[in-house]
Amino acid sequence: MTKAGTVALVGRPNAGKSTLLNALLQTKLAITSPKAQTTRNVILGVYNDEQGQIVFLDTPGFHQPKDALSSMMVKSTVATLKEVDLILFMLDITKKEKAVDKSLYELVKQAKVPTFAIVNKIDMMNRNHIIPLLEYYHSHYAFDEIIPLSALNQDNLDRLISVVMQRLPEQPLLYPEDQLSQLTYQFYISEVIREKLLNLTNQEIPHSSAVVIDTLSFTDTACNIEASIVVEKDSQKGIVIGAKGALKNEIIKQVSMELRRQYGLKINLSLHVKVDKDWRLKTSKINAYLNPNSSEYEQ
Ligand SMILES: Nc1nc2c(ncn2[C@@H]2O[C@H](COP(=O)(O)OP(=O)(O)OP(=O)(O)O)[C@@H](O)[C@H]2O)c(=O)[nH]1
Ligand SMILES: [Mg+2]
Repeated sequence: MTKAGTVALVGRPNAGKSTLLNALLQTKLAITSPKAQTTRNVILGVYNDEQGQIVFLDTPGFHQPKDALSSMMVKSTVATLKEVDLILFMLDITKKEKAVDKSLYELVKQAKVPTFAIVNKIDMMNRNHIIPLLEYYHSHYAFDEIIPLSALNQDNLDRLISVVMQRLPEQPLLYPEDQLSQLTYQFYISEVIREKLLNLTNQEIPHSSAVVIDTLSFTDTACNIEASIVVEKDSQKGIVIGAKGALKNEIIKQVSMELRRQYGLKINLSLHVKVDKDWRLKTSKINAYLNPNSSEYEQ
């Protein structure tokens, strides 16, 4: 019988959860950025090897919610904890422990499933400093395993896979072996646009923006996309467009380059910037912008 199970990746914003998901699956499924609260939806990635299948669920970073958007994100992380066979609690070794880590740990314990601490970003720290930090986590928490690794450098990922496999139940595969994720083209493309926006802007813009795909069509040679970046204020619209459209054009350039490489198609992207005042405070807007439920195109 094969091993199979679901595994949640949780932790504070910016710990490196999405970077780890992509590294484990050797493909880009989730966007990543140095800005906190990059991931807004739970993202599924299916790992297969000769021993079995691990269904990873990358979650929005756990934090103290400040508005309807962030409380929805945190809710989806907490809900994920209740439906998995194992939890990977990701810690950034370069960051001091915070009260929010303890709150998340309490929630994780309630799930009553094996929990591993993933101590990430060890590439940033001298070996002599790593050991005492691992010992600290060992003595202050009851993790079933503590695994130091670097998601960015793909260091020690084999060990992570093998200890996760050991703890999963023996059961039939949960997903067909050729299914990597559940991403639609609409969702993935909107995320790639948001990623470039996050990397090119600062302060309140990353948190105030959403991306919606207005139209999407494919031909044998091209992918045609009309998309809108939604911001909260007129002043933000000006920043996202940039002087003579410079920032908007840079986003178009970077997105087109990446999607062309990935899909092997010419990318025709037209991008609009719209203002929807205080959308982050309105549940109906958040649902519309975060869950484009069109499954017309499955990736
Ligand atoms: N040096 C170093 N940087 C890393 C490592 N893993 C991730 N990062 C960087 O940390 C930042 C955050 O990474 P993400 O993967 O987006 O973090 P996340 O936990 O998914 O963040 P949220 O989606 O906001 O919860 C990015 O700039 C990554 O390149 C690592 O092992 N070493
Ligand atoms: Mg993320």
